[in-house]
Amino acid sequence: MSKPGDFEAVAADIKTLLHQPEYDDGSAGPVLLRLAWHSAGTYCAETDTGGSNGAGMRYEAEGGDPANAGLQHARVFLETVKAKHSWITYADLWTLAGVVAVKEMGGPEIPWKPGRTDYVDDSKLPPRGRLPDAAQGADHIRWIFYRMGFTDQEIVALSGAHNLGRGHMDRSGFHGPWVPNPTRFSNQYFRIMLEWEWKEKTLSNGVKQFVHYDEDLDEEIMMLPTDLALIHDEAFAPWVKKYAKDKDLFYKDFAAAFAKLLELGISRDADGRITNSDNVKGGYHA
Ligand code: DDH
Repeated sequence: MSKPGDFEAVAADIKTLLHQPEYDDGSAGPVLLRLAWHSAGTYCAETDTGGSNGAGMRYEAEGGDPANAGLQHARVFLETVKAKHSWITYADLWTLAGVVAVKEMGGPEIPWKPGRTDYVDDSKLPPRGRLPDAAQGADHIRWIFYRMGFTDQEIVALSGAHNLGRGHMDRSGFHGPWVPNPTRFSNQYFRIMLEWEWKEKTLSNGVKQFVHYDEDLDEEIMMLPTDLALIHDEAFAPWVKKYAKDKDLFYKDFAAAFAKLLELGISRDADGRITNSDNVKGGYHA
């Protein structure tokens, strides 16, 4: 048990946990990042509902959303950390884990602030269907991300997270990694999206994705319909090209957009304390 408020100690234990030789490509990092994103990506600015505060995914209403299939692996990985640092809220732990995972996999430092609570306000629970559907196109992507208050540039930057991890047929129905080295954060996703040829493929479960066979690896690399929609849209495409050329710009913009994502629905005072009155019950405050 660490001293309450010692987030460095929590981060150190998350780092240790990332190495998982028996799991996927040997790292828990990608699924931890996806947990952080899905915990926050339910936010709706107009109604001020959803978002990372409350860690609603612990409950069936949100955790059982088919869009969250597979994220129980991430939550189970983090149970060992929670057991050791029981003072941390799940909402802080899940978001911090995403930030630590990105950094440890070679990505940028993402500003992160604590103070989220595990108190669930039923009136703030997001309905299902708030997370993106990979079979759709640019209009759908905008509909989802504009709801949270993101711009076209931020949407493309955030999409660069698909440089990590893979699709699993038993989770989303999609299959395979986006890049040959899916546990190393980089801008390769943008580069190969532009440079390689992508062929549509229907998987045995009827799901359609785009693939490129990589001869050196003897492996098929994939893109979701929503990924390739980024290069067929005139406002998204220039950002894909910029990020493909300029890794530093991508890192800077990804860090800013991801930090914004994790703060959606959270108001803070000058000292960084969360002030939304209905969100502060039962939370831990640094
Ligand atoms: Fe994603 N994502 N994502 N994604 N995502 C999947 C996996 C991962 C979409 C669909 C899928 C973001 C945006 C989108 C990560 C991070 C982020 C899978 C495969 C699908 C499907 C899941 C599975 O089968 O296990 C769609 C659609 C969008 C969209 O923008 C339109 C964003 C914004 C992020 C982020 O982190 C900022 C990560 C990481 C993974 C890999 C997970 C794993 O287990 O590996």
